[in-house]
Amino acid sequence: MKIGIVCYPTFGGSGVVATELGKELALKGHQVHFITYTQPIRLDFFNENLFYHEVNISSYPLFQYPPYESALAGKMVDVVKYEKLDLLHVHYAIPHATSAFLAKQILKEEGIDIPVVTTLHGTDITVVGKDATYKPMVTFSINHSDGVTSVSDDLRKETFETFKITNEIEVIPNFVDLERFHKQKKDHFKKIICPEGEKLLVHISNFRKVKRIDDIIYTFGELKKQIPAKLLLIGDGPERPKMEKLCRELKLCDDIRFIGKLDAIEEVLSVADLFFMPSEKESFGLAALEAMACEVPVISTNAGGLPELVINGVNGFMSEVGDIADMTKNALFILADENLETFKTNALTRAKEFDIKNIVPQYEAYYRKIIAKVKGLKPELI
Ligand code: GMT
Repeated sequence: MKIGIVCYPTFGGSGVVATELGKELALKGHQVHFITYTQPIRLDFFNENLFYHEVNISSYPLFQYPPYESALAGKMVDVVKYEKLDLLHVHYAIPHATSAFLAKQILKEEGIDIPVVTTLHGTDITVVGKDATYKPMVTFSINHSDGVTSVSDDLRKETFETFKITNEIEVIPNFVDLERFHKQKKDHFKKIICPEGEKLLVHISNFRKVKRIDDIIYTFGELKKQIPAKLLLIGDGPERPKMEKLCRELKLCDDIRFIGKLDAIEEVLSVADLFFMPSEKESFGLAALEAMACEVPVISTNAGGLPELVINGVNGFMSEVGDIADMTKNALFILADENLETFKTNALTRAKEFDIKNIVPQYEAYYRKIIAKVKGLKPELI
């Protein structure tokens, strides 16, 4: 198949999922065309089936806000037409599903009916999509996609609860590439960060409010009273300055390091003992899955789709949002010498259920189903 993938190319779960999906599809022999405003960060290798088309946004003195949706739709029209795509797969509803609808209508005028699949990732539904400004457009775009998937059952449920949905939504969970994300035998980094054999705790995110990083810092402060430990906060975003200030106020700067954005996260995860994800909302929790693949158990909230990933008392623990005392108690339990190895083994066992090799065929089958629906054919003929 020839597939066009539209996503946010910067750091963020939806872009990571879209890029990893595209790479795997290309390895399986499909032709994949990324349509984004800059090169996706994980599009880091050459393959004869991978193509990248940059959306050019020309400016004009009249535009205080350059019309990105129109530029994107225009690029989609161009790529579908000249690369003869079979399907467009857009990740994150805003504004990608809307631009795809526009592109589809334009192409129809030229006799091309391009099937459009929209994947809902999380905040496009649970945070931004709910905003009255975007809600009508999100509802319309979901209902007018030829196919819609969501990354967890919980997100599917919340989509039906939040919007007037007349379309079907299929759940295809996120996945992890176990060839990249596995425990590596490199411990020089751990020796530098934890010279006295301290336990190493890690969090990775885009440092948005929804991630509740202050809860991690407070939990760490409590935990530190009981055992020697270090905390690495990886990523960057709007909350970082406030979190740095909080560390200073709590006098935890010697034990907490802000690393910033990092590509080789698997190297850090390989030496971590615990991963924190205390989010207020989290449709899936891809970063937690990547941690589990590197044998790192997870302390999370029971928000959104996290219960579909974390098994309480097996590969981690879940607490109510903001329950610092419970998270501290659970973290200490996991980190106890007699428990840690079992939790680590269980984390990997669980991660294997989300192996990219098992999940990508679900997307391929779904693409066939949607192309067949649009073209009026049987899926086995695609
Ligand atoms: O909030 C983020 O981390 C970024 C956001 C995105 O769309 O880029 O992530 C969402 O999509 C990820 C991939 O499907 C999910 O793993 C995250 O759980 C989800 N984030 C939230 O729901 C807050």
